[in-house]
Amino acid sequence: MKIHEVELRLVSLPLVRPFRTSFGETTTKECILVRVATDEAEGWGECVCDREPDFSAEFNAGAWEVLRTFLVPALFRAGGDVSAVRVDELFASVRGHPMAKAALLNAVLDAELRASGTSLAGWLGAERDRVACGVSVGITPTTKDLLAQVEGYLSDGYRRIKLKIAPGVDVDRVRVIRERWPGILLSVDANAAYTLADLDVFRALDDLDLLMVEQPLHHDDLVEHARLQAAIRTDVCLDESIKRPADVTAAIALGSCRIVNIKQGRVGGVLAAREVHDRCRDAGVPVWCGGMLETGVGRATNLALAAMPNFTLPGDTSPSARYFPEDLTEPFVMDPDGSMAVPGGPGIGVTPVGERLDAATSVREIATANEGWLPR
Ligand code: OSB
Ligand code: MG
Repeated sequence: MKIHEVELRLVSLPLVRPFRTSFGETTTKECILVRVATDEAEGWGECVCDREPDFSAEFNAGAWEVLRTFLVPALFRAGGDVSAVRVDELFASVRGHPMAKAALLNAVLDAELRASGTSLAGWLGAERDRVACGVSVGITPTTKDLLAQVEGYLSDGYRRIKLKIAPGVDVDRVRVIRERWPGILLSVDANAAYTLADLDVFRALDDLDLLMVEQPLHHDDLVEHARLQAAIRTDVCLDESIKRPADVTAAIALGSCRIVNIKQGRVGGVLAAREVHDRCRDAGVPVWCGGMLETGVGRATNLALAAMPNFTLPGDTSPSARYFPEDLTEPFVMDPDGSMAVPGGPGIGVTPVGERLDAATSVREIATANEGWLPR
């Protein structure tokens, strides 16, 4: 398979409602989409970082630069005749930037699988054709708003509710939700907003029968999480701290968590995500599929992963309507039982709709194997 063209697009999609976390608020999803064209098929990848380096060190303008200056040229220097496995090796010489790498690697893999008529889910050894959906509920202005949102999501059928928390908007609110719905699967995500000095908060959360507390401490930490996990009953889940497969091995050895959130983009793409999945499976650690408010392109990739055997907990794989008035692909729809179909077509199984993609695009650059980056 010979890659002859790579296209980068910066796209923006308004969200149906603002999404607030401990690190900030988003009202518009903005991300880079990558398209690779080969002699046999096209492939798509979505970069999961955002405008600002707030969730991770990566951000859109930086990822664009890394893709434009280092990753795409590395691919063409290798002759463009590369498989996804080879791309992973090629990228090893660029340190860091897993999200930028993931976007291009996933696009190459998508093209490869489309060319051979294989679905990503099938290629990954997925065992289900539907996955259970959870929803990540942003921090709301008031507890009343939170009750209303959770009520709406439960009536939609979601099988797990995750509440974003931050200092000052935590135990009291989570308790209100737990008392109103004693039986639901409920978890919280702090996005690294606390320190070990906040042990009282986590001891109080221990009484609320939570499925897990996600990334309570520093975004790069494993050791303090191990101390916290030893001090509380609730399972700690790591998100931000796991940036490559070796991190999960260290986390398990240290006892930093008992559950892992896998975001393929955060760990460098589908191949690394599969490796994280396998390491967790071998250690008996359950995983679930996280999300980064992806458009249909990234969502399709996530759903294929979420269908793998050790993804035993409902993920943040919500349907398109939870995020966007109109997605870039045909919308992903959740059934009233809270499940969603895993795409079964070749590759990721979906393609952005031309006119919607063009309407959402603000910047576009194309490189060809022969001429490099074309004038904009
Ligand atoms: O921490 O899981 C997170 C969204 C953006 C950045 C980080 C996170 C999230 C979510 C939403 O929780 C997940 C989703 O529905 O895509
Ligand atoms: Mg998280």
